[in-house]
Amino acid sequence: MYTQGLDSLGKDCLRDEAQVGGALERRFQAHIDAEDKIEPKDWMPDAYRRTLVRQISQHAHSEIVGMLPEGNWITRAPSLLRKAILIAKVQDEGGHGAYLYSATETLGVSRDELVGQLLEGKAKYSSIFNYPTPTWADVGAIGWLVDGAAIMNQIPLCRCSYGPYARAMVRICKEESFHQRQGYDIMLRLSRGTPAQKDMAQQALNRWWWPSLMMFGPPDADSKHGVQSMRWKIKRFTNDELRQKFVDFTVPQAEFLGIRVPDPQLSWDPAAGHYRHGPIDWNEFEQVLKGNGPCNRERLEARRRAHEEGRWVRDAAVAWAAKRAGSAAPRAALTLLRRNHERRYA
Ligand code: FAQ
Repeated sequence: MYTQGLDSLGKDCLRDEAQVGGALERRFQAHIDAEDKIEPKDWMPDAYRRTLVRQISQHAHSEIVGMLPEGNWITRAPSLLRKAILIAKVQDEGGHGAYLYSATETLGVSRDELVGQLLEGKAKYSSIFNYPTPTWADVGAIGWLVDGAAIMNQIPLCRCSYGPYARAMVRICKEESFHQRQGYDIMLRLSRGTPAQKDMAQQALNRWWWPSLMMFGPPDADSKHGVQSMRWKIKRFTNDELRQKFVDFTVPQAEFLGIRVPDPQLSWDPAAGHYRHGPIDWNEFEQVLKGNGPCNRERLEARRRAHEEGRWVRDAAVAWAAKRAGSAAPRAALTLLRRNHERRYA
């Protein structure tokens, strides 16, 4: 059931300070508790809107920046089939970014503004994409572990209280599932290959294991948004709960591959029915978030360059749209396009 009944209240009600935190907010929370979806035109507390813009835009940026570590391997994939699969996967990630920017736009923020924040280095994106991919096995490890962690985190987001985000996640999760399998397939081939290939798989697991656990965010005690986001049913599980699910799910997969999780303290706790892992280096996580990870600068430079190099495509799209609309704008837009083109190829 959707909360269209709130439509009539609209955004203007925010001006009524007496209402905020009072009846409106109670009614809003009651809808959430009843598992209704909140839609763009519904009344929502400002903090709910801000939290969604923050989370969804960070998620969108992650998908876009996340194209880079694997994109690096498209020209070097070991066969034509692997190349075609990798191109499709990287293209899917770009599509995920596009749906998520659209979902954020329903909250009143333009995509241009969000992309600007990313390019200026003001916006966060997932820590995981600041690590390098030195071998083909890293492509396998990303699919297996990073997409695996993404699925664990994102399946519950299909039940997020905000309708446009929840609906975008349905298709994204289906595609991530294909990505995870292609990554595991690469790892399986390598781990059943020559000793050198098996070692390559092991080294990639060593590089990606701990950063994958960090993807789920800080421990619950340090998660500043966690409690409120759970109350608003944006998040359905805490960071630590999802991290634990990921560990329980993934360790047997590593065993099947015959490679070792790089954690000497990893053990099975039969009473709890969970694997217990060793301490995570949260200092490393903080450093990556501050921009000091191994590839932070490289990733932002690559995005800025791509944005500049794609300017003529955006100009062309604007010129074409103006021409089709039959307005007076096309000549000006075409002149701009020609000028940019000349500058670029001068
Ligand atoms: N990296 O209070 P919490 C993918 C920040 S998509 C960087 O716990 P929250 C697909 C957090 O933003 C991967 N920053 O925050 C793919 C906050 O900072 P702020 C992305 C992080 O939001 C695969 C502060 O720490 N997925 O992989 C990280 O309640 C392969 C405090 O944290 C999503 O974005 C981090 N890992 O929970 C693409 C899923 N963790 O904003 C290509 C949606 C935390 O106050 C190839 N997002 N921070 O300055 C979420 O589920 C949540 O936002 C969490 C964090 C769980 C990530």
